[in-house]
Parts: sequence; C-alpha cells; structure tokens
Amino acid sequence: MTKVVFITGATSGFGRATARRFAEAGWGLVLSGRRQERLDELKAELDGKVPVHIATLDVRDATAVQALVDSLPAPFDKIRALINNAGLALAPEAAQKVALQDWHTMIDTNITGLVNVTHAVLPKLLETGKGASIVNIGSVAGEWPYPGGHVYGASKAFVKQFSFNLRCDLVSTGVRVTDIAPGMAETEFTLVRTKGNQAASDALYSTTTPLSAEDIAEQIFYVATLPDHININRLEIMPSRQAWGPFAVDRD
Ligand code: NDP
Ligand code: 8X3
Repeated sequence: MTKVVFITGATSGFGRATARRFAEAGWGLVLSGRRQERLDELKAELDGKVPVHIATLDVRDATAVQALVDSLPAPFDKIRALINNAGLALAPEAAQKVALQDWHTMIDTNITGLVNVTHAVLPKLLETGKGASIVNIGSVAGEWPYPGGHVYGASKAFVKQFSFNLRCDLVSTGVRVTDIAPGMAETEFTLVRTKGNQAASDALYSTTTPLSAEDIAEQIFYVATLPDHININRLEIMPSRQAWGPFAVDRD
C-alpha cells in the first residue's frame, strides 16, 4: 500500500523540497498551498513517478481545510505523515512599528492554520496508528528571542508547546509528533517577510552559508521514516555559520 504524506505550503521552500524528497522514496503526495500554478508545476514534475493529489488551500480557512480532508479520494485518504509547514514571518522591524494586521496574519497562519490542519487530519493519522507522524515546522525563533521576532517567534513557541502537548495525548496511539526548528534557511521566507524585497533577501543569504530547503526536507523525511518506536520530540537545526547573539542592552 502506498504511504501518503500530506504537506501544507508545498508551493515553495521546505514544503516543495519535502514533496520531492518523499516522492524520491515512493510516497503518495497530498500537496497544498494557495498558488495553483505552483501546485500544477509540481504535479507535472512528480506525477507518473508517484500518485499526486493537489489542492489549493489557505490553512487559515478551517472550513476549507476540513472539506479538503473529507474529500480526499483513495489512496490519498490513508495518511501516514502530516507535514505542517505552511507559515510565514512578516514585519522584521521592531514591535512598536508593526501594523496589527501583520501580527494577525502570522497568528492566523502559523497558529490557527496549523491547528486547523492538525484537527482535520488527526483522525486519518489515528486510523493509520503505529508509525504515523505529525511533523510541525517551528523555528529557532520559537526558542531564542531576537529583535524583530515579536509575534513570529511567539507563534513558533506555540508550535513547540503544541507539539509537546500533542505527544502527551497521542502517546498510546502510535502517532508521533515532532517539532522541527530550523535556523536561517534560504527560501522565499525573507522575500515574504520583507514584502517582496529581493535585494534584502539576497543580502541576508549571499555573504554566509544558510541551510537549503533540501537540508530541511532531509530532516523532515528522516524523522517521519524512523522505526515506529522512535519519536524525535524536537530537532533544532542551524547552519554552522549561525549561532546565538549577545543580550540586548540599552546604554547611555
Ligand atoms: P516559503 O515562503 O518559501 O514557503 C512558505 C510556504 O507556506 C509557501 O508554500 C506558502 O504557499 C505557504 N503558505 C503561507 N501562507 C499560507 C496560507 N495562509 N495557507 C496555505 N499556505 C500558506 O518559506 P519556507 O519554506 O522557509 O517556510 C516554511 C516554514 O518554515 C514556515 O512555517 C516558516 O515559518 C518556517 N521556517 C522557515 C525558516 C527559514 O529561514 N526559511 C526557518 C525556520 C522556520 P502559498 O503562498 O502558495 O500559499
Ligand atoms: C526563521 C529562522 O533564523 O530567520 O524561522 O529566525 S531565523
């Protein structure tokens, strides 16, 4: 029987690389995101190699999330791994300069969206039981504060604690839960965070060696394909050339 992975945010970055990684291993794919043309491209690339089901989805819309899960045709209705990857940061400036809407968008996507998808897919994972996995994409920003992290970091702290609490409730079901917390990785993340500033994105990544989307996809694949009796609770990954900064100190 084909193993199926359900990936949110499959139109770019980690999500797209993860789709390719699972496809390499022969898994069936349920791929979602808001950009239809990107989903079409990915389906054209991977269809024929493995079964692929695409669906445009805004994870913030709980009704749409449930409708998509309820309408999955066989074999896509038997889900073994959920990759809760859709998410974003906005407003890299200081909290006191940020528009409230940007905070709401991060909360609605990174917290409410992730909860919407988890709630809808969980019954399918429970049916699979032993060996099923939920992989939530958190961030180093959920553990370590930094200037401009405000609601983004707080939303990823939610992802971490939600993952741990899910673990407690699911411990006897066979469904595993992992919080993967990447550091700096070159994707469209900074382009989105700066609302389309390609030069800022290039400047951030070009003078160091960030993680790649494929690096994270490999870790996602690893935790979801470990022997059934192993659960990685949290995996924090930074590029070798990134580490923590000094405390912020106000001086005269
Ligand atoms: P990208 O911007 O490249 O990808 C983000 C993905 O999320 C896109 O596929 C986008 O699809 C999707 N997405 C955003 N909002 C929604 C929404 N409302 N509904 C459905 N899908 C949505 O960034 P990354 O690949 O880097 O980001 C993936 C995850 O990794 C995010 O959760 C991010 O916070 C996290 N992360 C990123 C790090 C980095 O340095 N890159 C480090 C740590 C964590 P579409 O626009 O088509 O809907
Ligand atoms: C984002 C990672 O290093 O930009 O989740 O804070 S970092």
